[in-house]
Amino acid sequence: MKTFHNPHHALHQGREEMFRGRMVPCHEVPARLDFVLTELQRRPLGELLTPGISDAELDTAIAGVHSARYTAFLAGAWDEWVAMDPANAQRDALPSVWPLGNRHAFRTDVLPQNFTARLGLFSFDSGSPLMAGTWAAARGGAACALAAAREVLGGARSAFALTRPPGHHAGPDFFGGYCFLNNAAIAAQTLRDGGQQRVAVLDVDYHHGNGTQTIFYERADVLTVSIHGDPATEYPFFLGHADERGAGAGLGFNLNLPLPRGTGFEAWCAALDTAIDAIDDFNADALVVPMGLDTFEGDPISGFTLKSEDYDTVGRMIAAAGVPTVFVFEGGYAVAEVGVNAVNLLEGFCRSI
Ligand code: SP5
Ligand code: ZN
Repeated sequence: MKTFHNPHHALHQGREEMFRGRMVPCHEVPARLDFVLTELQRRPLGELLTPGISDAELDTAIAGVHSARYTAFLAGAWDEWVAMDPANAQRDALPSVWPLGNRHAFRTDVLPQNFTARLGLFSFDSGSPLMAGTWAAARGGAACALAAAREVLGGARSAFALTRPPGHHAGPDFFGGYCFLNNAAIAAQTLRDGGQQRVAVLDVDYHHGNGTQTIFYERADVLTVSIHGDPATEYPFFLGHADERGAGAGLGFNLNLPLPRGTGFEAWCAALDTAIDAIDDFNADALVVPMGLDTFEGDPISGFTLKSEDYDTVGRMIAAAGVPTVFVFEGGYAVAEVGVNAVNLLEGFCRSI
């Protein structure tokens, strides 16, 4: 399996996120990716590459899942933040006011001139700092997703997009949950554009993949499946319930498998079996796996209890689905263990194909 890693990832390096009324150090740190790279060098699965993607190709791929006004906002956000106050150059940008879009209490169709207002319009939490290098880092990650999807389109059994910031919480026109561009959605759309008729997304991150669900919610050509902590108690709280099954043409093409905080590997595996059955029934031509390792027992912000050796089994079960697969790195905040856990999963997959 080839790995496409993002050489620009460390340009995104948030300092603090808002948590319960105070600022705490960011969990989503550059060392996460470095630990995975180091483990891949220790236990190689194939070539380690950086994506060879032109700016124009990347713009087209990003435009396949994100709105033009959102990407224009992201591209200029840092300069606008600093233009508000030169002292802002020393601080990360965080939103503090939101328009409650889907309750229509506020207008979301009129683009505010005020940058703070636009920061809120295009986001859903105050835990995802944006800084000078965020746009370049996020673009580098999207390029990894695009390159990995092309590798599978070219006939490879699998490929791995190793990037941060993660992507599965980012929607058509919003960031949040440490995510800015939805790398997994970009991979899925690239597979569709490359001729794969039915693409499945199997999100195994601890947190519901709300961005990916939203992007594909009304479509029958991309099945989205997510196994995650029950949003009744777990982030992102406002999406991810079992009764969200898709809408319009997409009705029946979204499957949420929420599990209570504290769930262990046996019950988690039963959910994975259900997910893989759904992917079988869908008759997927290609699979994208937003691969969060925050289901790990030692994760500081999550609540499942998977052990390092369990990830080998997860990889083998995903391989048994028998579908060409793009893995996309997502969460996982037990930083020192995230490399071992990621490579355990990928090695389990490779060993059983
Ligand atoms: C990609 C991904 O896994 N995003 C997860 C985003 C979760 N953000 C909210 C987490 C809040 C937890 N803060 C805990 C601080 C404990 N000191
Ligand atoms: Zn997560």
